[in-house]
Amino acid sequence: MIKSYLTKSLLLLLGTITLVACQEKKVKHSIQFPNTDLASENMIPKPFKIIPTNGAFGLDKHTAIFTSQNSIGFPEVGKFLSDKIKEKINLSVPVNESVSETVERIIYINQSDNLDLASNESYQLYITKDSVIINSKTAEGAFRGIQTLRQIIPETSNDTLTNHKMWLIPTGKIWDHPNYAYRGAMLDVARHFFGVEDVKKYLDLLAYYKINVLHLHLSDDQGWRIEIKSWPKLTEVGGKSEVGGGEGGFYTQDDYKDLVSYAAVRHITIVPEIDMPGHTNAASVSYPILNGNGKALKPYSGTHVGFSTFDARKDTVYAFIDDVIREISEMTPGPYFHIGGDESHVTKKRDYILFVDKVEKIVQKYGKKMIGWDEIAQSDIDSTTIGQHWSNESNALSAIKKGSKIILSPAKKVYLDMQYDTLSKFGLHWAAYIPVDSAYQWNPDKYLKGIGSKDILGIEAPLWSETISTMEELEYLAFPRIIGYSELGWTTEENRDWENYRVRLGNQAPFLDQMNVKYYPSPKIDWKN
Ligand code: TNX
Repeated sequence: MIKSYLTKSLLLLLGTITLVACQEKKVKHSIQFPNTDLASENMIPKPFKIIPTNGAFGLDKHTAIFTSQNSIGFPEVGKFLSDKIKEKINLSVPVNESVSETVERIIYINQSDNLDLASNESYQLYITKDSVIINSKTAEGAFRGIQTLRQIIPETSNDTLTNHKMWLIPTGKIWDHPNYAYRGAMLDVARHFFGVEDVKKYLDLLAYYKINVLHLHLSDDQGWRIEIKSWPKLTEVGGKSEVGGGEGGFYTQDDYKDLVSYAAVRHITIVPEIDMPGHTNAASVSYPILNGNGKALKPYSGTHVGFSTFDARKDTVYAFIDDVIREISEMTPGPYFHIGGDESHVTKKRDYILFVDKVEKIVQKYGKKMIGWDEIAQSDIDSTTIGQHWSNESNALSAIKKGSKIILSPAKKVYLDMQYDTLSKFGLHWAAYIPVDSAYQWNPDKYLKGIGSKDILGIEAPLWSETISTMEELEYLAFPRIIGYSELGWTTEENRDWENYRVRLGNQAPFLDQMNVKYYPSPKIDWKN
């Protein structure tokens, strides 16, 4: 069976190539392609290795996409590429259609077991005059590869080489793989709620830059944002508040599943976070039995932190948490569940330690790996649990001593809610002002003394939403800094350089404009408009 599939796709490819070769003869004489340089294209994140061959592949109405047809997810990657080409340059490129006489050049997305393709996200991109071939072990790698291809398709066509429009893609070879397996963004939908369409737009943008995790901060003092069928008041009551007194909002379970599958098409993992035992006012307003500090409860629309806690000594609290983790885990195919754990200032230390231990077991019972903010390292965490470093170095070190890996989110460097400078319209500055250059110029492998690449799972850029409530405001804080974080997560240190990056960043303007992204036009960048 597998053999016949292989034979079939091989025959299809050979047939196509022969056809392409024959037809190429016809056009070869007539077209004189200009010289190109693949290495100076505006790819972000910068690929591992680029070898230019200075010719051009002419993308036009005679181009077709083919994929390995019986490898999971490959035809979908071909379809995604075709859709994005249509959106970018309004050209329709067929996918896996039987070869017609008009096809002259192909883009082939090929499943390959080549040993050079070390990780699932590795890919090779071979561009010649006649074909573009993307090799990868998995659909995930192919998906990362087509983002690179999207980035080197020019916005404008060359209309002088032939009597129709042709978009010239520089020829050459690219070998690429990520430096870190985990490259995340976090969105706080609790302080202000962001609806499904907003999150989808963010996912579209993250995917283009090869970010592979979206962490959703689904609960906090100001609001509970995910429907839990066994505890309906969480959204009936806790979903109705937000910072500043607005109406809040929440995802139904269908909404959440919709987001999870939209992310999956983009090979992005959703990491759900329920923040506890602190940051739990909205949950305790919904069910006062959960409350652990005896104060009268009412909905909270301010921005202070650290005043709320669950009662870590009550069985009901763990029965509640079991239900919440079970329902969310059942809808979450990704391997992680984030329990928050930050700033539990009114939880007694011994209660906090007990709480994290117990909740870790619940997370594991539902087949997930636990992630928590760096404070969780005060507990006796398991080596499979992951600490997310945001402020306290000694917590990060103790997590590592317990065998855990770390996600780096140092507030001074990657908090997207930090203002760019004193003139920034939104954001806070308690950790730092983070202009676009300072966001880019640091090395995650050397950021914390005693913590090196083997301890680091990856980096993540959190966007807290105390000061923002619309997509436009979100985009102002996230863009362009998140683009730099994508390069810090993917590209090795040897290939990172601010002066080179800032040129490539300036050249993202046409893409951002086309996507209608209201990015902050930092004066440190020469935006190409
Ligand atoms: C700290 S970072 C927090 C959040 C705030 C953020 C504002 C972290 C784990 N806790 O609750 O929203 O600062 O920048």
